[in-house]
Amino acid sequence: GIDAVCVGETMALLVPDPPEAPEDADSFRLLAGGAESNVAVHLARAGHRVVWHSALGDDGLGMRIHRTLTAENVRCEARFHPERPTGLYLKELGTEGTRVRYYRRGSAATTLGPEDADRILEHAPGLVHTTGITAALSESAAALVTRMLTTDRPGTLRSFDVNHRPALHGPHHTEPLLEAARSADVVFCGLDEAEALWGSRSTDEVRALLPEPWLLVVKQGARGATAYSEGRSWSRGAPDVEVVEPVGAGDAFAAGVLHTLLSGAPIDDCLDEGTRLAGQVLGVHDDIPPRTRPGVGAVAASQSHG
Ligand code: KDG
Repeated sequence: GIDAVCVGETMALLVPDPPEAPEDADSFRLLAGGAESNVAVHLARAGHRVVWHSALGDDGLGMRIHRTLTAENVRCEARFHPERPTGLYLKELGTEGTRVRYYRRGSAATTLGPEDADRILEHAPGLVHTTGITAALSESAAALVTRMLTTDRPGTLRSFDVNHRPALHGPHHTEPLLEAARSADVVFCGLDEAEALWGSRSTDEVRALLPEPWLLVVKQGARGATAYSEGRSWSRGAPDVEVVEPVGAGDAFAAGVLHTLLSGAPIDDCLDEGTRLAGQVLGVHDDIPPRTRPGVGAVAASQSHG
């Protein structure tokens, strides 16, 4: 069986190498970046059987993403769209930190739609995971998110990361993102995101807004994270690391929590693992830590979890 299906757009990611402004860069590293596939890679490295479901352009960047994810043991279930391109995003590294620039309007992944839900749920996965980014790609992709999160399939946990992206989300997304979060079983939300979207000023206010999810994890940046489930709450401090760039850390955190949840461990362990994985990503410009030898991640994860 399949442990998890992650659903969303993955783009070709260009990172100036060495780290500098794009206008000064002579060379760039070409990676694959997408919130949901980042989670998929972390889960696969932890030894889970993972499907990534999406659409790619029938182009070189699409092939590259397919190859990169396949090399990470993620099973790619992506349509290659004959006319629409693979999305692209660029990290503009500057003295004031990293700025993310998207080249994705009208990309192949905007054609994701509610009919994709059938294929996704056919895997009878232990978990489906998507984010608010997918909900912002197009109307059809938003309908897919709704369908995935409102279809109650026994044995399948529905996971949703709000992933507020100011460059993608407008005021008309405020209500749909809240509804999506209310439909899910597991929700990840930054306190800053909840404040920007719904005006929440504390983790308790976020919980009051989202009482439905079985597990709600509110992330508070440098102040750590608080989890709520069945009337109880747990808190963790942030990882003690030198922050190079936060992009991708939320995905690592979600993956650490989900991976541990899938293995049946208590919430305390979920937060520990999420924090540990997020710490690894905070220290690099990549969305996910560079791959070491194949299988190394799986071995390390099985050792630390018995
Ligand atoms: O969480 C990291 C993502 O933001 C990054 O991988 C790119 O999917 C992406 C997006 O839409 O921002």
